[in-house]
Amino acid sequence: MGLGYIGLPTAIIAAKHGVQVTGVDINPKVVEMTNRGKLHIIEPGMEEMLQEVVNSGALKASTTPEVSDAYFMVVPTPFKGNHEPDISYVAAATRAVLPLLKEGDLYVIESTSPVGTTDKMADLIFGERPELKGKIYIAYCPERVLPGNVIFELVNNDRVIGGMNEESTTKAIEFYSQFVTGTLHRTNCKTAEMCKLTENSSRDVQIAFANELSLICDKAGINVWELINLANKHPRVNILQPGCGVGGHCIAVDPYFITADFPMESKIIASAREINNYKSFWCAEKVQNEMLKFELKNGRKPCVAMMGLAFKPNIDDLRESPSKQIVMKVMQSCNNANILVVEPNVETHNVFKLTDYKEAYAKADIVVMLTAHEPFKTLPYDDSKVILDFCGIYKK
Ligand code: SAJ
Repeated sequence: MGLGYIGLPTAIIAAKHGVQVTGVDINPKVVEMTNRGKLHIIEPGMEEMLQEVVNSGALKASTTPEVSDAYFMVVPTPFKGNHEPDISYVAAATRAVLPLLKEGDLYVIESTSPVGTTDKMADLIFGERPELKGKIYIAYCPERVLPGNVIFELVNNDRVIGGMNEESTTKAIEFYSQFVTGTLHRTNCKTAEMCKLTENSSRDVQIAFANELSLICDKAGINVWELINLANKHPRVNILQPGCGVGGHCIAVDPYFITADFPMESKIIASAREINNYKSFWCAEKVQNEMLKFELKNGRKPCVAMMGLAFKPNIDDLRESPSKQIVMKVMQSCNNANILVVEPNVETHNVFKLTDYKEAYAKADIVVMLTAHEPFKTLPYDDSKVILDFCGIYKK
């Protein structure tokens, strides 16, 4: 249920390993594309695999679920309003399969979910189908793949599998062991739910630490890149890299699933979110200040190159990207004048007119490094320009 960034690759890999899969999505366009062997998401190497499993008949897509032996909820869990998690898609997907469930079936939630969601969905199922109590298997099994490396990680990563009871955990482990070669770790469903939120919150907190250091170092006149490199020479210190904020669909979202339910206890997790969000505003303001300084000094507006729109290096995924937000904020502040936008991994964009990275670098008075794409590292440091290096291209 759900043919998105995780559901579709999971369906493809399972089908490739001999499972007969019906991929269900409410979007008819996604279903139509999938059945034609066209990938609607961005993931290297995945389209070839999709064509293979569609041609062999192992995977077919549909807008409605069919009677099966195992059902997987892989739908989004966005926010509603004040960063409150919205599990209505999981509930809707569950309601859609409810009439099809029969004795012996396996029901698994993979969607990132607040603690207690699996129990809530079990209540929903048994409320409508009380005769199935004790007769079906229910488990929570989060994914933890890195976008861009999904084919490898879906198979090789360890997974945490938490059943409502021991039998459910065993049944889910049996299923996943058909295509996962990583270790499948047993637990209960609440721990498995919290484990997914913990993993991404942990990374968010660690990045926030690096971002906080970058703000301190900027004020203190210390090179943060050198500082972190030196501190990491300690055998038990491993600080991540600062950047222009945290983007993507996971790390900037999942911590709120903890803070919404445990507001009194989740102090560090909440602060990390604030710091990482603030870092993007801070970067945009830095750019605007440098533009003003340039104009006062030179009596003309500067040409500014904004380098990178993707949410992290060497990918073409612009979803929830802090770089993109910074570019938009800077452009709005100066009526789009003299701003060259660069994203070497994307050919065209419906909002931004894109410029080649070498051309933009050569023309610009102010160069703003937003995403640490590999090609940017080949550009020589030109100290006749103002260079704002937010992502450590030059480590200056
Ligand atoms: N970032 C930094 N500094 C760093 C590392 C990352 O600023 O040192 C930024 C990136 O630029 C990006 C953001 O953090 O904007 C997130 O990037 P990422 O590579 O850390 O993670 P994602 O969002 O691509 O994938 C994460 C992964 N989770 C963890 O590493 C704990 C992945 O394993 C999860 O499956 C995925 O979230 C998910 O779907 O939950």
